[in-house]
Amino acid sequence: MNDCVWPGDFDRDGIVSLRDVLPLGAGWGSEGSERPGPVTWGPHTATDWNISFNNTYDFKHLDGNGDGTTDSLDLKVMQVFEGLSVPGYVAPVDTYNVGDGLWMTHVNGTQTNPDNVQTGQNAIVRIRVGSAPGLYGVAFEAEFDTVYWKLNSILNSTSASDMWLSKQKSSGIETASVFTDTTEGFVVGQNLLIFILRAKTIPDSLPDTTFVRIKNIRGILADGSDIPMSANYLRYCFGGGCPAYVGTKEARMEKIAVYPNPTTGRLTLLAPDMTWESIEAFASDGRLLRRWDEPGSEQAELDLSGLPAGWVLLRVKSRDGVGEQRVLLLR
Ligand SMILES: [Ca+2]
Ligand SMILES: [Ca+2]
Repeated sequence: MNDCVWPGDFDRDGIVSLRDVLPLGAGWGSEGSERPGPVTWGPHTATDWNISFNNTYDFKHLDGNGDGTTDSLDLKVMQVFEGLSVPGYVAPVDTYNVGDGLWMTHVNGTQTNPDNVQTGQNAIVRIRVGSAPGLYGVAFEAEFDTVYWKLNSILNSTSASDMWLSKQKSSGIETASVFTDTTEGFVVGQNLLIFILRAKTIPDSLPDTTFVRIKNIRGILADGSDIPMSANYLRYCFGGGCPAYVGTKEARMEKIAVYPNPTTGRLTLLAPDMTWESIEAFASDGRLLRRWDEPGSEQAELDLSGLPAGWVLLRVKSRDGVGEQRVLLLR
C-alpha cells in the first residue's frame, strides 16, 4: 500500500536519514489517530490524521512510534532506523546548487592558507545561513575529498535551532537542523555547521586543487514546503602549486549577500568575515549613486531610498579585495 507508514521515514523518500527531522520539526506537536501494532521497519497501515503538508501527505507519516502525537519519541525512532531503506530504494543523483542560500567560509586566523595548504595543518570551515528568507529547517552534506583531508572534529552546539543532528559519512558530514515552533526560523548569519579538517600528505600524482562543497541541500519553510537552496564552495590548494588569488579582482571577490532583495529602500548587507572601508552603490550603467564611507564589518544596514528604481550594484571595498552583490530596488 502506497500510503503505509514506514516509521522514521518522515519525508517519505524511501530511506531514513537525518533530513527526516525537517518535516517532523514542521509538524511538531500534532495529534491524530494512534497506530496499533509494533514499531518495526516495514509498511504499517494507519488511519489518516487529516492534517497534511499542503495536501501532499498526511501527518500520520510523522508518527514514528504510533502513539498519536509527534514529538521527541518519534525522533528516537528515526535515529534507531537511520540508514534503513525501503526495498528497491535507489539513491537520487547528488545535486550541487551554487548560490548564496548558505555561506561556507574558511575561518581566517588559523594557520592554513587556502592557497598553500601544508600537511598536518588544520582548516576550519564554517557554514552559515545565507540568503534564504523564511528558512525553518535545512539539511545538507558538506563534502570533502578524503584523499586530501581527514576530518578532525565537528563542533556541535553551533545551531540556534531546536533539533540539530550531524553524522560523519565516508566523504563528508551530513547535517540537519530544524525548529519545533513554527513561529521561529533561521536568521541570516546563524551557524549551521563548523568542522575542522586536517591536511594529509598527498601523492605528487594528484592535482593540487581540491574543493569543499555542499550537496543535496533541502530547505523548508515552517509549513513544510520546499524553498530553493544553494551554497558556495571553497577551493584549497595543496603543495603551493596554485596561482595565488591575490591581485586580481575576481580572485579577491568576497561572498556578500543582501536582504530583502528586491527591496523598497532599507536593506541589510552581510559580508561574513570581511572588514571594509566603504560601500558604494552603482546604477546598472555604472554611475555611482551613493557611497557610505563608514568602515565596518560583517553587517550593515543601508538605505537606498531616493535612488532610481532598478538594479543597483553594491560594492564593498576592503584592503584585501571587494565584494559585490546586485539588488533590485522597487518603488
Ligand atoms: Ca526519509
Ligand atoms: Ca509519536
